[in-house]
Amino acid sequence: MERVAVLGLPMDLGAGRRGVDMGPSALRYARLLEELEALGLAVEDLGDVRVPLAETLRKRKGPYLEEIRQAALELRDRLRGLEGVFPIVLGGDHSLSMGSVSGVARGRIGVIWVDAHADFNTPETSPSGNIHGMPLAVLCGLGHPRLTEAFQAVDPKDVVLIGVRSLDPGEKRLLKEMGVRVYTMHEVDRLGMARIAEETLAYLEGLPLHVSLDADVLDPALAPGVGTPVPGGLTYREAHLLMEVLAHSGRVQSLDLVEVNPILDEKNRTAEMMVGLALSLLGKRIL
Ligand code: Z70
Ligand code: MN
Ligand code: MN
Ligand code: MN
Repeated sequence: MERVAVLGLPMDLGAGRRGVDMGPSALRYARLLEELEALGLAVEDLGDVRVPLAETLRKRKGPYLEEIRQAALELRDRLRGLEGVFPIVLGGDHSLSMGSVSGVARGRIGVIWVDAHADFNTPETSPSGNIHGMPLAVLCGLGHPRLTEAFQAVDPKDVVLIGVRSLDPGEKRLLKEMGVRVYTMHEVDRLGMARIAEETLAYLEGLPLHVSLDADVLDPALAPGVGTPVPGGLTYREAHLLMEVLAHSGRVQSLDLVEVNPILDEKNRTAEMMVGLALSLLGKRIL
């Protein structure tokens, strides 16, 4: 029986607004563990990584780089200690993925970043200064040295972005310079998700895969519980199809579920969507 380990990081220090620190609770409340067990998986909840509450840091203004670095390092080390299990990391803002990707990489790894944004800013290009707009750049070796020295973990050529529809001018330039493969919503509409999923698997051929799933990739009508809703997102069917095709490859070894904001949600719908997608990625099928 396949083993799954669930690990939360209730952090919102990297985001522009409060609330994603409650994401891990919302995802557990949406019955993530029970539903995984119903699939026949052996599931263990490893609890949460400790992270300072934003209120305890109020004396200073953000961007809380050191606190985020420390929490992501702790996540990295917890994941490095796991063997023979499929980790699901519950966020929390997307800056945690610096730690999750570094923690699951055992050598070369393909990263599939499913997000309305590219999270490819550096302190120089970021209009907001928010760290959750930077983690994919850090993983590719770009950005604040305090972060890149700790978390540089992937070759930009081993990264695929899917669902992108909001880019800042500087990160557009960086994505092109670094040769990251990007399927924007334009490509989702033109090519269809089935082809994008197959192309992604072929492009990352031979590599173990990590999926980093940002709730804001979904259309805000489906998933209103996010800090930065961007119109024109993935449908229920596109998102599930992507997960199902990736699951079928048998190559995905780890998953992040990030940026769920229960404060902005309606009756926990966004967390429920994310749990459904996790189940599809872990092998749930219609028939
Ligand atoms: C913008 C920035 C962002 C969410 C990433 C957006 C960042 N590019 N927001 N994920 N939810 O501020 O860097
Ligand atoms: Mn993101
Ligand atoms: Mn996003
Ligand atoms: Mn956000």
